[in-house]
Amino acid sequence: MSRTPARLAAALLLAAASGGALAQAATLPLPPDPPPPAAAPMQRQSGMVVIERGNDERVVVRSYEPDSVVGEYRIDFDAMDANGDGVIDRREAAANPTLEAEFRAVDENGDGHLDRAELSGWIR
Ligand SMILES: [Ca+2]
Ligand SMILES: [Ca+2]
Repeated sequence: MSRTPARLAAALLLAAASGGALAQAATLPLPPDPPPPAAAPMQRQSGMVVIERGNDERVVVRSYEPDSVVGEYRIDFDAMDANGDGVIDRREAAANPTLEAEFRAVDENGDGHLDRAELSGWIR
């Protein structure tokens, strides 16, 4: 008589264990979808602006439609703003060779800093 409760407990444990295993099997996540095939690298120029600044200085700004690959034309503003003052100065822009090369063209108000508005087309 004293063994019966122990057997019952063991049976309950087994049931709980198998029930748990079933529940686990039922909630296994589906295998992830295979990644889509990589798109062919393609970048279409969508615009070009030539700015005459006098002194025989000419700035050509080209814009490209972004493709699926994150290239140099996309920046992370917060990552570039190393000192966190809300603008990108020349030293910070130097981290991105393309941005550095076009710094003066992007700096629309010519104050030597790139703010979010000036970089709006660049920020990803
Ligand atoms: Ca800064
Ligand atoms: Ca500026």
